[in-house]
Amino acid sequence: MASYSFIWRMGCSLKFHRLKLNLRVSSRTYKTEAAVFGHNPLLIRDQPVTDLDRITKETLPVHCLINGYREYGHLQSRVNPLGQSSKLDISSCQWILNPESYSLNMSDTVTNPPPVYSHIISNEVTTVSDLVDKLKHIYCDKLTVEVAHMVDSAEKDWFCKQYEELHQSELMPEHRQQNAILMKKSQVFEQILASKFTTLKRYGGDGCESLIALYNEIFRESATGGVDKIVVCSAHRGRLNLLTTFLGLSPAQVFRKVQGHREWPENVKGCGDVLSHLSSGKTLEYADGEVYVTMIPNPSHLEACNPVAAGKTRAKQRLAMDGDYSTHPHDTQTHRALCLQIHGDAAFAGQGVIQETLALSGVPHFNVGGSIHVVINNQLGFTTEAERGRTSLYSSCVTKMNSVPVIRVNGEDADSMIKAAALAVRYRNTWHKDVIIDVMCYRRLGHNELDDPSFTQPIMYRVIKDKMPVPDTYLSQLIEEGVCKEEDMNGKISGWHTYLQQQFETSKEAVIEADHLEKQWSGMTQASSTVTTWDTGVDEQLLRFVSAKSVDVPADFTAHPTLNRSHIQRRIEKTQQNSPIDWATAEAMAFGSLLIQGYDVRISGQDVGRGTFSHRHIMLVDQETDAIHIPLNHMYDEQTNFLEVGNSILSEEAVLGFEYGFSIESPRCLAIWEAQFGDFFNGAQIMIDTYISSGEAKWLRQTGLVMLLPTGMDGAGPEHSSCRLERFLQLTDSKEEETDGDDVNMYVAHPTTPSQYFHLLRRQMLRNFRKPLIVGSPKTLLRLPAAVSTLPDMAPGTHFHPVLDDSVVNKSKVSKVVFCSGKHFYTLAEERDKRKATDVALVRLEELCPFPTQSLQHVTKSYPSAKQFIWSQEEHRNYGSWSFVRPRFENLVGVKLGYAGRAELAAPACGMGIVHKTECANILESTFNS
Ligand SMILES: Cc1ncc(C[n+]2csc(CCOP(=O)(O)OP(=O)(O)O)c2C)c(N)n1
Ligand SMILES: [Mg+2]
Repeated sequence: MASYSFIWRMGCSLKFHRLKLNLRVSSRTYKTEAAVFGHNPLLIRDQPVTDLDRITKETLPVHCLINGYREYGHLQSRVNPLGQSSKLDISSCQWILNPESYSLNMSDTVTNPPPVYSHIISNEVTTVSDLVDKLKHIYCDKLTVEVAHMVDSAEKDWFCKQYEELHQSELMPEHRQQNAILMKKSQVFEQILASKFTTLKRYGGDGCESLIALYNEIFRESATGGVDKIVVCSAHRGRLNLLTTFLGLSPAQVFRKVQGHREWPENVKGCGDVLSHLSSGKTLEYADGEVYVTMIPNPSHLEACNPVAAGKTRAKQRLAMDGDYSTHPHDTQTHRALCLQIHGDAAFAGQGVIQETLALSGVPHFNVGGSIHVVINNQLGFTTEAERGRTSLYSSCVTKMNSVPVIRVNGEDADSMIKAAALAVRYRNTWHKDVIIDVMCYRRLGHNELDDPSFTQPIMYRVIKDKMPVPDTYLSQLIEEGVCKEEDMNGKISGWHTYLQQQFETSKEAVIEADHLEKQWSGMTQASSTVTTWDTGVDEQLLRFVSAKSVDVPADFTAHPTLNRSHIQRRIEKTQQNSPIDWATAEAMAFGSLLIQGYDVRISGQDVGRGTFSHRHIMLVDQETDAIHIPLNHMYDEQTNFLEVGNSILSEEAVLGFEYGFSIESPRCLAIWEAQFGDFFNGAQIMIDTYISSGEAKWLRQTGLVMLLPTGMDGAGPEHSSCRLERFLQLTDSKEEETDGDDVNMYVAHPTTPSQYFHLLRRQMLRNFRKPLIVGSPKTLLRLPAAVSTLPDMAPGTHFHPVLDDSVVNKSKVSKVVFCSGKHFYTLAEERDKRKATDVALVRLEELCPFPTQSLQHVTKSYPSAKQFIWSQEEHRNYGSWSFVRPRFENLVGVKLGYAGRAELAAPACGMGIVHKTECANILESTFNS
């Protein structure tokens, strides 16, 4: 009975196959078919990609048996070189893999095999027993796949068929030979490092040496299949070997680094990073094509590099007008830049950024056409074995949410590794989705080479001790099979030995170069230690043009009536009447003018198209069709630079990492990430600490990324009030006892007017260096009538002012100077008017880092009668800019500041309205009456 119900279930799913085939639609579009910049709807495949609908009642049992192996065969595979994992309960699949469950006997002849399986049921398969043997060989040996979770049955069928054919194919002898020698060379390199530097933690690839063959075949297959660039990110394991074997990092450079020498010339500013974070890139040539492979630098924080690599890949696609940026609709299915992400098994299962990056992978404006993931599954994370390192059966189970295939391979079988690589690349290039290769291997030594792993895994290491290294066994196998000659191989290996020895001896004299200002970065420089001012003004006519165009919609576009009135018509009127300019208009003017000047703009974050506070509306939605219109991308016919609006998934870490990755590849794109509310940035703290604030110092990678962090104490409670500017200020390398220059690591601004914001954004692109910019951005100021600017504030010759002096007081009568920043200025100004406190001057610090010492010295001197200098802030005393400005005012400006603001608190703001109001009153009192 059970078997019948199973067949019935399969029969139902068969009908589902047919249904799906007829209804195939792309799942990666907006609600309309219309393309927007950075997103081309996927073409719907016009031909069926499965023949499963030809299965009949008679052939159904054989189909069920084959399908059983496709879906469950991996549970009985031999992919684990250390033997079966105790997590695996194979009894659950016995029934599914048993022919009798489908009323088939082992001795039965396979009559009328379904034609769709002709590549499996060929001449040598006559009985059910033959078929089971063959299926066991394909699905239960050292290479297998996991596909049961894939919801698109046509895609799953395509993948299985490819796998089955590839599994049975012969490998090219020259490829096997090349891989054997590459593995042997990498092994020799590890041995030399180990013998010359006995205390070095190199995180070697011992125990997963066949990865070298896997990488080689991913590169070869990519080059052959039309991929021309690969962006790699990798954790520590085997990384040095990947860099030296393929990516042009010379052994001499590694030896130099281990000995503690500089990795770039003395005139280049930076602190450098450790050996296991180095990176490099090189063009690799294969018989059928070439591919440029580059690895991004990474911090120690495991898996943080993944969204960064994906973002960089997407930027490469933009630069090449590839993938989603292609202007040829039929090209939409090529993504010639590929992202290769290399993971450790424990980190892959444990780090949340993996889930976020996977969730991002198919979303418009973040899609890179599929990444290839390699999990170096040595079944240990430091000293924690897989059984206790995760809940899921496999390390890769998190990827099931994306309905993409997993290839499982025994790392001791180099031939299977080669096939796994080919399959992954072909799937990615056909379906433009992620694919995972789970390499089951082991770690011959401890987490680092100085550790003793038998402290914690004694039994596992008894097994590992007796294992022969794969480069040795594979080479012997090829010699035995006559694929290569022992003398030739020995000659090559000893030649490599000699080369490495020479590299070691000459390493101290090796020429060192910094490569950070090459290609699209040429013309850029490292920022100087002085402060420069940049004319970021724009012709008023042009600004009027941009303003009008920023709300221009096609004749057949149906705008929402409220937006038509409050956004579109109002901006048109304002533009015509020279009315004051609000925050959103100034932003549109900055974006549009940059586009006209040859820069791209990309803004991403949650709901950025409309804006959290419904003020931006840079992306309009047709009320009849749901079509998206981005007016700034239609300013004029020959427009070549565009605004990309990436309404992101609800993630901070992966999205911010993605934008950072995009920005390090694109000095000519103003990349902006906006937090929904400022404090949500802390979900992405790893990206800020390890990339944004320190990437240039560690790796010479500049970024002009802008982080917009809505902030302001407006009674919204602990989590929607403060963007915690203090955190950013503490992360800067601003000096406490010397004047800052342009070369601070991050700019931190808290502007109060639309024109100041306009200049800040434009300055990011017009300067000849790039620095991250953190903006405490407004919430209530977006609509405050006082917070407006005029066109002359943005005209040619104008620029950003780090300090805005008081323009209304009679300076000689001022007895108290109050310094402040952000929206608090308007509260103070209103209060001063109320109190008629004409002897109080309000001076705004619009930019806190670099600290504007000279401007402040100048301003302070201009108040000859001032007796009191106060810092007034709305934040609590342990938040905001107070602890940053205080020592700088004292040491650099020569002013001892008094404090007016909230008292210390555990949370950034209180949650009780009545308390909030009292606090506000107290701040005003302490500012004006102290
Ligand atoms: C976010 C983070 N947490 C902890 C560590 C410390 N750490 C470094 S390597 C490692 C184990 C990683 O295991 P796995 O991902 O399986 O890689 P393997 O070392 O086995 O190749 C740990 C815990 C780290 N580098 N990053
Ligand atoms: Mg591991």
